[in-house]
Amino acid sequence: MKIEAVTIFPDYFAPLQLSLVGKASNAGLVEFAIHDLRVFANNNHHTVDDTPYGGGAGMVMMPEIWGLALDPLMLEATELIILTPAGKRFNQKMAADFAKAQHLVFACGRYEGIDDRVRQHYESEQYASRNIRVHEVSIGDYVLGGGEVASLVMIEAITRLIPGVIGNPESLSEESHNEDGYLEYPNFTKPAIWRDIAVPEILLSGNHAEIAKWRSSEATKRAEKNL
Ligand code: 6GU
Repeated sequence: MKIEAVTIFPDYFAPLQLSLVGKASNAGLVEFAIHDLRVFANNNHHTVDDTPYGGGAGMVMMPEIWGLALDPLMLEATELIILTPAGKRFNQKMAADFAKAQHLVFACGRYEGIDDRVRQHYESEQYASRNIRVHEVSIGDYVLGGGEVASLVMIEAITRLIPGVIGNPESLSEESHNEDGYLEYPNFTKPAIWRDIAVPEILLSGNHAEIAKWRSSEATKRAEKNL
């Protein structure tokens, strides 16, 4: 899988070299390419934004510059992901679907966002016919300064689902937010007593059926508490 991002802050993506995602990249399971949007700003001050038509607060990123940056990335079978707090909420199901793609391109908006014609243009038939799809995505109900951190969140959630990235695939099926929305049970390790708090007896019993029942009931309690 190839994952690219277009941003005015390429340095935000330095953490892609770390931990599980960094290892996946070193192992050739995923390839990253980060592109600086300002390279495509053909004006003296490398300005990428302008005031909104119709008035209002803030600045809007100009479509011409985005077009120049994105055109060379629009290969056959590409998922173009536009980060915006107004997008569809990212979840584990979306992560699993994106993990099956060949090519992801993250367009990181800043300011009040990207001129909407960029979305409209890449949603047109000339791209659809080449298996290029556009997704406007948000990672939650709060406002960030831009799409860079949201992209990192999505890239980590997606990359760990690429086959071969996680050694033991069982940890994927048992994990805390699987696609059915199941919430995980609490976990314990050594020592059996820590600061006067004992590990639940049942977990030391060796009775696997009873342990599974207990975990399921604890997971349900947690889910109800977090509603
Ligand atoms: Cl994708 N972008 C911005 N700017 N804020 C957000 C977001 C995205 N998702 C949640 N908040």
